[in-house]
Amino acid sequence: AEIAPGAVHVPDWLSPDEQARLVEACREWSRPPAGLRATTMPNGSVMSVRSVCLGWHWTPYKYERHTEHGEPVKPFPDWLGELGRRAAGAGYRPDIALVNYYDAGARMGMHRDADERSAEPVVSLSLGDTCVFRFGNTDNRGRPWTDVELHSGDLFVFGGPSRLAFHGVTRTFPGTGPEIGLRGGGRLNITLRVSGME
Ligand code: MD3
Ligand code: FE
Repeated sequence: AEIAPGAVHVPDWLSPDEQARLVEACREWSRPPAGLRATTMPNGSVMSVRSVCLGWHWTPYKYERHTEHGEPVKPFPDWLGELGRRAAGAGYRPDIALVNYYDAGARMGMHRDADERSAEPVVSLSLGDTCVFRFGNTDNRGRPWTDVELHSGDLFVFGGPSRLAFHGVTRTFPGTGPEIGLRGGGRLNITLRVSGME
């Protein structure tokens, strides 16, 4: 379903097996060094979402090859690029994966993803607990917006005019995820992006 121009939601895109394999991969990627951590914003606030990056490390508001602790960023694996091409088309060449982990209380405020130097789409894959994803407009973080439930296995592709829309996650529903090995529950979101660097 196209919820806005360029924003396509495909419920149940990943099989249960594929979801379980991605959860296992996220567990490996979460290990230090350059593992899962909360991002501190320039105003000193700490994000409730914890994340890990592959390919390029995001820290507000830029991408680098090393973390803020000088650790080399984990590589972006070829198989993840293949998955991205299945989602967004044969010419898609993502080189960044950003994995977000939401525990029961985690939220993501309204923001836009403008640090990539490319207009290529962002591919989003959801795993575990259901969440409310808020898709806003391209002008400001306020209304109008559309709230959409994202379930485990769902694909979202954000391209064209939607690429720079404001968006966020207002809540998750603890305990709603399927049995895919996400021990302790919660929600994972994997976004694939094109850095436009090098
Ligand atoms: C629309 N993640 O990592 S995924 C993010 O569920 C982020 O963790 C949320 O927003 C999450 O930046 C939402 C949906 C999403 C991701 C990237 C987008 C929507 C987007 C980039 C541009 C437009
Ligand atoms: Fe985002």
